[in-house]
Amino acid sequence: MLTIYSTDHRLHHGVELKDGKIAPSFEKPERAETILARVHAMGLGNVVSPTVYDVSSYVGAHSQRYIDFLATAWDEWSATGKTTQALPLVWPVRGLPSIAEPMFVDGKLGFYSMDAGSPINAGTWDAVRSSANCALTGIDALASGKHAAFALCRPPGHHAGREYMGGYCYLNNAAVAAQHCIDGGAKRVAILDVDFHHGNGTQDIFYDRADVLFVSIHGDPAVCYPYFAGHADEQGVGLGAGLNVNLPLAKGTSWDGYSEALHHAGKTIARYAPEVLVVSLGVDTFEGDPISHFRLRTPDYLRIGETIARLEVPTLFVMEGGYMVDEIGINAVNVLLGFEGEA
Ligand code: SP5
Ligand code: ZN
Repeated sequence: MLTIYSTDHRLHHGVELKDGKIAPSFEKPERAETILARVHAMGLGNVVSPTVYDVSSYVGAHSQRYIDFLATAWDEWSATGKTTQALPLVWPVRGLPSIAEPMFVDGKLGFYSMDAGSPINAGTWDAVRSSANCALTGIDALASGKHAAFALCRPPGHHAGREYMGGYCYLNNAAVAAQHCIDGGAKRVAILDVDFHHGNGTQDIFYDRADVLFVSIHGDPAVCYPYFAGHADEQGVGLGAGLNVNLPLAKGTSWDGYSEALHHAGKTIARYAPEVLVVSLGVDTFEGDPISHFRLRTPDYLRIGETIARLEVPTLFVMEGGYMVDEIGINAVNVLLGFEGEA
């Protein structure tokens, strides 16, 4: 299987609030390096750099004004004399009357974010663009006849909505990829999200659309981040009614419960008969993950890949979360090896 990877991801790194303290983010450069090393060690296939795409390729999944914000946020922030990374600190929640875009960067950061988990530094926009370009390059590889590809994206994307960043995410790589497929003439694309966290951003982007089915298996939002999306009764609206499928699972879910949800997801996707499948591949479902609480084990990831392969649809894997640095390479690549029927 072809892997698409760029060293540009190293330009992005930051801090987050962890249990009330500022500390280095779990979403760190070593994650991508560990996965890449495993891709090489297992001989998964060629590794190529992404093609450079125009920012217009991100419009559709995102609004133009949000993309403009991401492209200029660091310059606006640093122009105020600050040398720290840019973080939001005020949000337009229920009860605050104004929904106008602020003119000053502090206000814009809150306006275009769901949380303080997506810091912006001098290299963030370049890293974010390269990450999305990995996903776009993967779709173009499928269009030219490959049966599967792996976009080793960092930073991840599935918490980023049409007009907001959050949860370590900026551009929604999986959504940008799905939109690129549709722009290329596909009538139906399915996105399967197996990251531990609900893919609220992907849900947001396609909630009212019939051309993209979104299916997500994740920790119950009653007790898990992102808390404000991911319940089973969120099923889509308008043309998209019935085409958003959330499968929240209880704390401590292990392979038995997980595999049942995965088979249900598979049946739902097969019924939709997509031309292309995009998998938001998070491995923070692992039993040792520091911020999650499912109990999947290393061999279970082979089974996830096998199950996805049985759909027999051209498939793009897009890297999302997974924070147990030592194991994420093995677990992520196990999904790909299972898909290829190599274990
Ligand atoms: C892409 C992705 O997986 N994003 C996840 C973002 C999660 N952000 C909030 C994490 C809060 C975890 N707090 C648990 C602390 C354990 N000591
Ligand atoms: Zn996650």
